[in-house]
Amino acid sequence: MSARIRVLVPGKINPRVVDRLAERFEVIRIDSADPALVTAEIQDAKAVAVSGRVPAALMDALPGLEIIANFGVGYDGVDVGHAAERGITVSNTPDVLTEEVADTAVGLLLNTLRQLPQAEQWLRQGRWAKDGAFPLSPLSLRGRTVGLYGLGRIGLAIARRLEAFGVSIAYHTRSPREGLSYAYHPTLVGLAAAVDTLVVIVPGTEATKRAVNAEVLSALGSNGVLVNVGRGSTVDEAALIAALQAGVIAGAGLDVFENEPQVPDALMALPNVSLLPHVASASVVTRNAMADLVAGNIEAWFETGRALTPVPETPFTRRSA
Ligand code: NAP
Ligand code: 8YV
Repeated sequence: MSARIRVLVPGKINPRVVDRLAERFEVIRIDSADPALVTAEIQDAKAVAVSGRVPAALMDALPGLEIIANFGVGYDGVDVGHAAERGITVSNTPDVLTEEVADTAVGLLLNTLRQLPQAEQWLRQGRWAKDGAFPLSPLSLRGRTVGLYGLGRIGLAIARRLEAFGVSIAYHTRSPREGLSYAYHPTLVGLAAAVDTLVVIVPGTEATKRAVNAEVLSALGSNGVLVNVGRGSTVDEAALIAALQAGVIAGAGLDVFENEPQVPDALMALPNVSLLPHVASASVVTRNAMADLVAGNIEAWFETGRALTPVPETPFTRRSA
């Protein structure tokens, strides 16, 4: 393997990715995915490692580009259709974050229902001693039916955890999964009508864009709770805010937002929401595993001609050695 292969890293990324890649490649960093930043010296880069966006224009500024290794299982920031057309492989980081994200999803659900962050603030602000017990939480996980919008690697890991909590579980995906006892609903609105707790864990695609809309929230109902650990693009944020303000649903727990890192003031002002800054996979151990898989994909591509975890749209092998 040539030590001179150039790997471009646009924008910020976990430092372990850069450290790992620098052992074998020439790593070049630019501030963002702006193709105007690609100078003549950089344009022979054969690989991109990214935590964020890779638009078609950046791919086209790199004529020798072979692989884009995405830091994250969700690769909605990468124009994968264009990569597939150009014969560029895209890899992601499945599996290594599944259990961490499922843990966070359950934590966020409990925080939302039982108001645990607010209860801790009550204690820290001295209000326990001054004002007495924290008010009883209006909501509880007891007796709930949880619907999973998405039952892939992470959705299933969430469902397995929820089984231990003794709640009923149902789901909506495009195709039912074999061998599971959870109730399948062929439509999202049908799932929402059948449950009182909706957990979103689908990828951010055109098909899922703003799929959780006013109709779905209305179907979820006044005892309904929405948890989103998938992508902000899947929820119509304006419709969600309106539904929370009007009591159409009872509460929401959100790790992801439409326009990150911007979170609407109207959401922040609501007492019945629990908000996290996209931290579902954000532990040192899991981010290290993701970083190793990003570097491992690029290493494997140039060593063996195959990425370790290519996305389904780009099942390519390397043409030249
Ligand atoms: P996965 O294994 O590919 O599962 C995706 C699931 O979504 C499948 O059950 C799939 O079923 C379903 N799905 C896809 N498109 C759908 C559609 N149009 N309608 C209904 N269901 C649809 O992915 P994963 O590893 O579980 O990850 C899921 C997503 O979670 C990622 O893509 C990412 O966006 C998000 N995520 C977020 C964080 C975070 O930090 N908050 C961390 C990790 C992942 P069918 O194909 O049968 O429809
Ligand atoms: C990461 C994620 O926070 O894997 C994903 O799809 O959303 C998260 O694990 C993100 O990709 C890193 O920027």
